[in-house]
Amino acid sequence: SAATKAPAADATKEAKDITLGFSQVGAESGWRSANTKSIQDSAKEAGYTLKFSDAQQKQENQIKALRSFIQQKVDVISFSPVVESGWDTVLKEAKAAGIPVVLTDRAVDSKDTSLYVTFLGSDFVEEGRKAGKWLTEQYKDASEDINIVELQGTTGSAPANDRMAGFAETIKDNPHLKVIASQTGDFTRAKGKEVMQAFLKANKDIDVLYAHNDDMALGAIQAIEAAGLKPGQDIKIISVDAVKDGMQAASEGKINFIVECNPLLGPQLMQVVKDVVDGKPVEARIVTEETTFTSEQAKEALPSRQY
Ligand code: GZL
Repeated sequence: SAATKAPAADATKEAKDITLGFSQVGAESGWRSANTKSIQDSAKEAGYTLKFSDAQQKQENQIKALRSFIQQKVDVISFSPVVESGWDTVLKEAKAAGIPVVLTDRAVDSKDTSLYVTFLGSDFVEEGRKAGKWLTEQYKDASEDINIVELQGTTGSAPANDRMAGFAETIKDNPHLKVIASQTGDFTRAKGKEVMQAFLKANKDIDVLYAHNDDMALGAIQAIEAAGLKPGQDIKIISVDAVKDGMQAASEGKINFIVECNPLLGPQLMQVVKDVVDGKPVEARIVTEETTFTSEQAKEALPSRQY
């Protein structure tokens, strides 16, 4: 009988032979630290070689890191783009080098979706909508204007653009809800405190703060208390992330509503990397599961939080 052909060499690659190049935004917030830990722990668990770079929130550092991964001929490149624009050139270089790219956490605005395999991360517009819906519900019977100040995330980043858009989309249904000031706090506590101090100086009657992440909300709480006001009471606070420190403040009633943004993307990322290396099909968009917490719910959930 005709000799049976040996099965084609197994297209899959051993985990120990997989090298992943990851370019991280920086270390700007509690969320980011939890995200980094999840990626590093999961890569170790999967047995991959991880080349990890911290860009200190600078796009040029991320582009340098991606170019270095291309030079090193890693199997897969993954990164969380600090801002949405300016990636096409380096992504085209990765494509020309035949190295697949997986986006995590934040998106890019490249029109050519062949430049990356998938985007694994939260729906930030939906997070903004959740924040706006809660506020609209809280003030559905308001008969006077409700003055809102907004601490935006990093200028040009997907979470800042989308959380702003989602929030604005939902509060427009209530004409009394007015954003009287909106400025970036760059996702950090220090900047959040500084900008909140300026808001307090310029506006004598602030009813609500909408912060695009917990770290800025926590910085703002310091400024609110320094001004002799009670966070969560004199000024209602809505935040996003649900990291431990944010949930602690919520359980104390200093933050009234938190929209969770799940940083634990490591396990899903490592599975995507394996599927990509094995030539298996991967969903073009993988949305992370996440929920919301009132102060009461935060108190209950705090003991079991992983980050
Ligand atoms: C959201 C992430 C944001 C967090 C911030 O997925 O990109 O960046 O909300 C972090 O805490 O700095």
